[in-house]
Amino acid sequence: MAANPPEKNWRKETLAIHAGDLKDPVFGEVSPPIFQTSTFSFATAEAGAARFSGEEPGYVYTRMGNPTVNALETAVATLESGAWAVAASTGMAAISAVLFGLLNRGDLLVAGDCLYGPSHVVIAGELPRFGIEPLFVDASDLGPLEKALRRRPRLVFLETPTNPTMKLTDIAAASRLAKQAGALLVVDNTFATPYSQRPLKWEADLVVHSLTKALNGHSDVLGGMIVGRDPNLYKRIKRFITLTGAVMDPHQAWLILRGLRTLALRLERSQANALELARFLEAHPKVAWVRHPGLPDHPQHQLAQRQMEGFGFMLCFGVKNGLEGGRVLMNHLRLITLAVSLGGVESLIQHPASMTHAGVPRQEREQTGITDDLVRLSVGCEALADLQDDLEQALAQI
Ligand code: LCS
Repeated sequence: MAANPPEKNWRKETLAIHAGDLKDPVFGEVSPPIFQTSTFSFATAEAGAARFSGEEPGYVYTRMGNPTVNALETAVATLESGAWAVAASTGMAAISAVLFGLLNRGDLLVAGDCLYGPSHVVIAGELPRFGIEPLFVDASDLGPLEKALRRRPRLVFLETPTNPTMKLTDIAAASRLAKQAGALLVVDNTFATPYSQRPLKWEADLVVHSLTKALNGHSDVLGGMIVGRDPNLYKRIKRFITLTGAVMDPHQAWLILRGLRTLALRLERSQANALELARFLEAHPKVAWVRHPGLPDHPQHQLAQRQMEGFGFMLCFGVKNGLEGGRVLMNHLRLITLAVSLGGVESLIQHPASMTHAGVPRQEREQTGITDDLVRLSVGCEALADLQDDLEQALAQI
């Protein structure tokens, strides 16, 4: 049972709802079944051997592939304008598969200096044990990236926008520079989602996602995905995920596919809310600074307009009185929930320096802009006025 290929001219709103529909429903079911099976039977011994050798298509064993997981893979590949996608158990499993599956002893890896904390920790703390050297650069500026690429790395790994500082990288320029140097460009597109940014369109080689975030959108399930175009990279990533067992479970895939169907509706609301809240905070006397790609004073606002199809639902800001002020704010919110993670229908706030990015050494954190006063807000789909009222009453406590 394969996924139905979508029509070429369908727009992203339609693709979010229909990409990955199964081609041959058994009872005409509209929602794909959860194929809750670990293994698949063969009609004959010869047919089993032919499936193992790859001569005959078909499923064998769920760690190697499953129709419900495959439906989600097709949906995300289509939304990202990719040729293939491989699902993973979590976003970190997807990122680890790219790093450990593609890099070899003696390789150099260039990474953005601002990444989700555990991504930074894997690169700085785990890869060197395997003889892989990391080099962190401020990728919001092409100068340091170009200089680092002279050292001929195997791979460049970036987030744009970055978690949590909301800095951007010009993906088209970075991929041009990476190609000249013979390096692969990998973009973590979790903050933007394919609804608002498609790195493959700008010639990145691979996209990784934490599906735990806005693609699922309901803060109730974990998941990851790797998307690409090159069939050789597919073979290597698929092999690594299958062999190491970092695969997605069919029930998990079904839940994420269910969440994905409302991506356009959720993002239209959350992105509009985020831009309005960014403007509200910027004008507030208790707020020292705000960073959101949709604000004209974001240093890369023009790049955001060119590269993104929406400015996203994330923002960060600092209140006057620094960390103390931020703590008072976070402790007095009644609607916005104090929790890590992001991209759900509910708004979440957190303090990266003591939470998601606590594993990054202080000096490195501060150098890249993860200062102690920075609070990060993931804007959800609630009524804008209620979110604004909540921030107003909590800011008044400072
Ligand atoms: N990439 C980015 C940009 C992320 O923000 C996260 C998780 C991951 C990868 C890892 O995904 P996971 O393995 O959790 O599915 N970010 C989180 C955050 O900022 N707060 O809590 C989790």
